[in-house]
Amino acid sequence: MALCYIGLGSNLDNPVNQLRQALDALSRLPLSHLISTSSLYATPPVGPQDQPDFINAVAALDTKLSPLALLDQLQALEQRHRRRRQRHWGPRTLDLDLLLYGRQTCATPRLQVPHRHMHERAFVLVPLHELAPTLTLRQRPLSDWLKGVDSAPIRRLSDVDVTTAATI
Ligand code: 5RZ
Ligand code: CA
Ligand code: CA
Repeated sequence: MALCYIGLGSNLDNPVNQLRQALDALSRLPLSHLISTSSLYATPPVGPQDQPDFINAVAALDTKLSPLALLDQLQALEQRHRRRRQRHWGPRTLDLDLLLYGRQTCATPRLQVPHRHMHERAFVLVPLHELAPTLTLRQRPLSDWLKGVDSAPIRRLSDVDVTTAATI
């Protein structure tokens, strides 16, 4: 078994629902057990700014799937959410990133774990820190990496916000 962290993001077609459905689907993956899920966060777009805000979250999953078998499952789930490849870094219904796979590293053309940019993105670090406050990345505690990013514009959705946002 490996304890994995998966980043979730959406900024199209009711992002809160997209993430809720994706978290539910993660809890049903074969050979896997969903351990915990972070709150949902509203985050301003990083990269191209002419797109809606994102909803981001992180999930912790215990799995017996290999890294590439897990990636296959995550990509199939993105397809079920009708993800379309339009412009690079453009808006999407569902993005699932395999951030960490236990303590394993993986460097193949299809998959790089740990995710190469996770330590520099507030929309990953904030929800990950909620789930795993004592985690270290690249030999430094998560709290160190958090100091290096601007997490001020990231808003945790309260349960009431989540209910409201689902009806927008
Ligand atoms: C980061 C692209 C820096 C270019 C990126 C998300 C540069 C996002 C997301 C939020 C993207 C990306 C890839 N913004 N932007 N949440 N994904 N808030 O991260 O999930 S595109 Br320079
Ligand atoms: Ca991503
Ligand atoms: Ca991705």
